[in-house]
Amino acid sequence: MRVGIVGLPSSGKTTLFKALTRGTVKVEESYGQGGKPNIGVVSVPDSRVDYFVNEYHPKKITYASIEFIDGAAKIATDHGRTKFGSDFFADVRQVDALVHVVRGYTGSGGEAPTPVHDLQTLQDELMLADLQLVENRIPRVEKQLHGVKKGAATPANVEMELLERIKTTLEEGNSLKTIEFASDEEKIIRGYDFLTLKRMIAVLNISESELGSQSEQTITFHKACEESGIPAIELCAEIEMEVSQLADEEEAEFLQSMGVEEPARNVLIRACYEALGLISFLTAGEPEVRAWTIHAGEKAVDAAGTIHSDLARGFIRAEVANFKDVEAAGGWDAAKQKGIIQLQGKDYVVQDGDVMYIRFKV
Ligand SMILES: Nc1nc2c(ncn2[C@@H]2O[C@H](COP(=O)(O)OP(=O)(O)OP(=O)(O)O)[C@@H](O)[C@H]2O)c(=O)[nH]1
Ligand SMILES: [Mg+2]
Repeated sequence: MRVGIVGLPSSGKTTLFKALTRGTVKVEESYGQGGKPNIGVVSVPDSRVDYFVNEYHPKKITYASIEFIDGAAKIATDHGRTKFGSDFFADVRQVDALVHVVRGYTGSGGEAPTPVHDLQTLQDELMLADLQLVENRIPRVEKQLHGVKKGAATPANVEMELLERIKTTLEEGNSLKTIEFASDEEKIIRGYDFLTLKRMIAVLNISESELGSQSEQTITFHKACEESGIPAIELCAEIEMEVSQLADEEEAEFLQSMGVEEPARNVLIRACYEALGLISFLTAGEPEVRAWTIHAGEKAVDAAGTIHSDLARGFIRAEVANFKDVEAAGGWDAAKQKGIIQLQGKDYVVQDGDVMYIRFKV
C-alpha cells in the first residue's frame, strides 16, 4: 500500500515524512525542480503483535506496513502566485491514498496560517490535474471513434461518454467522488489514477504552542474537512520529528511526561490504514509473529492466499479467534483449552484482529 504526501510548499511535508520514517530514510533537502521523491516504508504500530512477541519471543517479527512518498515539490512562483507544474503530482499518481499536509503555524516570513483556504487550494489543484488528464485523453479516444457509429456500445464510445461526464463534473468544480460509475466504467477509471478519486486524510500541522488545546483554527479546519468528507487530524510535525528520533524508551518517557499515550505519527499511520479500508489478521508462533494486510470483507481463503497460494489452494479449515478473546483467555493455548477458538470454512469473513491458523493440504 502506498500513500503520497501532498501539500503546498513549506507546509511541513518533508518534516512529517522524517517523523513517519523516524530518520531511517536519507532525505534530500533541496530537490527543487526535477528532484527525486523521498520514499520510506513504515510499520503499522500494532499492540497485538507486541502481545504475541511477549508470548512467543519469535525469531522474526513482521508488522503490517505502508509506503510513504514525499513528493518533490515541482512548483514555481509566477508573479507571486504559486504555480503548480503539470507534473507537480507526478510522484503521487500511483498511490492508494493521499495525506494532505496543511500549514497551521506562522510561516517563516510571518505569514498567518490560512488552513481552510489552503485545503481548498490543493483540492482545486487536484481537480485541475485530473481535468488535464481527461483533456489529454479525449483527443486520443476521438481518433479511435472515426468510423464508429454514434451511440454504438463500443469500448471507445463508452470511454468517450465517460470522459465527457468526468470533464463536466470537474469543470463544475465537483469531486469525481460524486459520480456513480457502472462496473465497466470503473474498470476504465482504474487505469487513469485520478487524484480526486483517491482516499485522503488531512493533517493540520499546528505550532507547538497549540498542542493539547483545541484552538478556533483547529475547530474550523475540522468542520471544513468534515463537510468535504475528509478525515482530519492535527499534529505538530516538528515536535513529531524530534520525538521520533529518540530511542524507544526515551520516547515513551517523553510522551508520558507530556501526558500523551503514543506519538501522533502512529495515529496518522493507523488512520491511513483505515482510510484504505485495510484490516490485519495475525499469525503467531515461535518462528514468526506477523500482522497480515487484507481488505475489509475478505474471506478466510483470501487470508490464506495472502500468506501463500498453497494455503488457499489446499485450504481445509481455519482455526480462528479474535485477539480480544485470545488476550482475555491468556494466550492462544489457553484460548484453545477454553474452547474459544472456532473452526471456520473458506467463506468466513475475516475480522480485524483475528488470530488465524490455517489447516491445509498440498
Ligand atoms: N513552526 C513550525 N515550523 C515548521 C513545522 N513543520 C515544518 N516547519 C518548518 O517549515 C519549513 C518547511 O518544512 P518542510 O517540511 O521542508 O516543508 P515541505 O512541505 O516539505 O516543503 P517543500 O518540500 O519545499 O514543499 C521548515 O523550515 C520547517 O522547519 C511546524 O510544525 N512548526
Ligand atoms: Mg519537502
